Amino acid sequence: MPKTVFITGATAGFGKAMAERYAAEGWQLILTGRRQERLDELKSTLDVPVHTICFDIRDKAACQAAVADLPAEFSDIDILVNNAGLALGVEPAQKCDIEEWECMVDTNIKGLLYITRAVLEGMVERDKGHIVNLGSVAGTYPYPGGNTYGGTKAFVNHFSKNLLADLLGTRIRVTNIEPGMCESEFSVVRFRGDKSKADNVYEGTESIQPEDIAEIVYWTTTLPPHVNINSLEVMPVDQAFSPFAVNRK
Ligand code: NDP
Ligand code: 8X3
Repeated sequence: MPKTVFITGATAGFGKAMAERYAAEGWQLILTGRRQERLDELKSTLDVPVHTICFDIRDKAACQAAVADLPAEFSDIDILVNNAGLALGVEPAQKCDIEEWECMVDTNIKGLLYITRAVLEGMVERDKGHIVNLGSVAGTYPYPGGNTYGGTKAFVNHFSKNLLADLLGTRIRVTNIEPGMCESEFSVVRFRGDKSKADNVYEGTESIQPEDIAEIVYWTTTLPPHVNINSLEVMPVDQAFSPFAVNRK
């Protein structure tokens, strides 16, 4: 029986690269996202059993059904990768659109919670499993325009550690991956479809690629079962920290 990995947000970026990475090792996949054609296209390129589920992760009932209605051969989930997420905008807080803030909270926090809660019970019953969350450096280090996105990722970073506290005594692992600048559709989404603004983010630097994140996630989940990577922060060599900003009169 092949091992099963459930990856949310597999239609692009990290999720797609992770699907390809696990498939290359013969894992069977549950892949989700809102774009059915992308899920179909990806499935057609993979040489392992793949179950696709097209739904919006902000929809609690759809999240619960996605897990409850899994075909029997996919229902024993070994790894859940909570990857679906997004940032919207880089404006200062006082200029932000409240609906975009709600969208980030509903996707990055509430969607992750719906899926985690639905999958966790089975993992605890089987006393086996690994939950990998996609947090971010934005959840640890503030920056101008990070506001609610950073807040949602701070939630993910901290929720991951709290899960570990609750799961002590089980054989379930929890890992929070906290990337910095990575090239994917992330910035196109953040700049609401403006490709040239998105390209500027990566211009002249060597960003981390989705395949790099896939490799890291794969590594954390294939270590010996008594080893848990709690959190892993990763940035490109071309990214670092700045001094505190000071307003001078
Ligand atoms: P992409 O934009 O390339 O991919 C995001 C994925 O999330 C897509 O598959 C998208 O699928 C899915 N998604 C977004 N909203 C929803 C929704 N409402 N319902 C279901 N699926 C949804 O971004 P990345 O691959 O870069 O990002 C993946 C994760 O990593 C995110 O959580 C992001 O915050 C995090 N991250 C990214 C970094 C970066 O610099 N790229 C750095 C640190 C963390 P679809 O649109 O088909 O629904
Ligand atoms: C994405 C990384 O620095 O763009 O989480 O917020 S950053």
